[in-house]
Amino acid sequence: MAEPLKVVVTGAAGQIAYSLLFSVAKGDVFGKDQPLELLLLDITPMMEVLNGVVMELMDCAIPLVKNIVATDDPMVAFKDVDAAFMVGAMPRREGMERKDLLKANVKIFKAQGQAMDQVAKKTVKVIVVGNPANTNGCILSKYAPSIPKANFTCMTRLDQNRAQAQIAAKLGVSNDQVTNVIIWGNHSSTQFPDVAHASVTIQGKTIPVAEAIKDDSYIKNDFIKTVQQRGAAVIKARKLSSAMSAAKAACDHMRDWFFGTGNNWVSMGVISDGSYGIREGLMYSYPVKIHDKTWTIVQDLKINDFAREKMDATAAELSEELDAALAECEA
Ligand code: NAX
Repeated sequence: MAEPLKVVVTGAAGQIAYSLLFSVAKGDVFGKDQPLELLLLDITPMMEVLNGVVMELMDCAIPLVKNIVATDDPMVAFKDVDAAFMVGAMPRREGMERKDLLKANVKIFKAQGQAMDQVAKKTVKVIVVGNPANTNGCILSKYAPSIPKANFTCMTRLDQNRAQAQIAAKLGVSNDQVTNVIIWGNHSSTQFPDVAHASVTIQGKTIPVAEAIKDDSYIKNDFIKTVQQRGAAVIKARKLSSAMSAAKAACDHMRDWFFGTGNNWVSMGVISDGSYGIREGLMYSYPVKIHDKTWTIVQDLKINDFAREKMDATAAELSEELDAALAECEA
């Protein structure tokens, strides 16, 4: 059997981690033959809760799990890790200003980046889930300069899955019959869910989604709004934010990074190289293909005026957020 892969989950006592850890532990992400060492990080006041999570993980009696470490010390949690799910973040509390939230998260991701820089494997693959995910990802990478920038990503897969599921439901097909839906930009309500390049397979024939739906107004209005507002709709109904679906999406993202995407695309927040005219250095969600554990941005897609405007609007929001975060780093 292979050596155990070291996987860290931060925010490990929280609700997303509760679903995520079970899926990772039973081999949904790294394979059914890959033994694992799980490193669980949370803050000191959550150690008792985290201990309960450890007890439950033990009680699952999953053969792949060779060791579990629960800690409040990033230097312990990130030691030699191969994969990192960065779920923990400061939540927005009532009355908290946006800039206070940003400030708190800059502090968290700066400290965690510095720890990662010192002790994680240089090949570590990182997905940031904790919000504001894109900007937290930039800060993490900035403070871990010895690890390649391409190893830092953030999650927009939940948005992609939401978009794919909306289209599948609209057309009455199964989710896997809809491919290449794109999320551009920020994991926020300015994101641009785009089906202009997506396909659907109906009765063995693959056609553009736009051709199957035949309703431009739905695609430009209700569809986009539903996906952008889906997180808020779940909170309104459940009185809690998305957790099961967020955990599933984080697993999809990391599994595809390890095992590849074949000919399809998936959406990931990655550090922009300027592709599609987006400011370099922003963590922007693009369509990517993954081969040999390496992602590349899908190039040369035709961008019409409608799409351009939406892509620029979400980039502008990210730009403002990153500038504020960088100013906070200097402070
Ligand atoms: P919970 O509040 O249930 O759990 C968060 C956990 O993180 C808590 O146990 C907390 O103690 C811990 N934490 C806080 N600061 C930490 C630090 N410095 N180091 C380690 N752990 C720390 O939130 P949950 O519902 O699990 O959501 C986690 C994060 O995911 C939130 O920031 C949330 O906004 C974000 N989301 C991101 C999504 C995405 O698509 N990118 C979708 C789902 C989710 O809303």
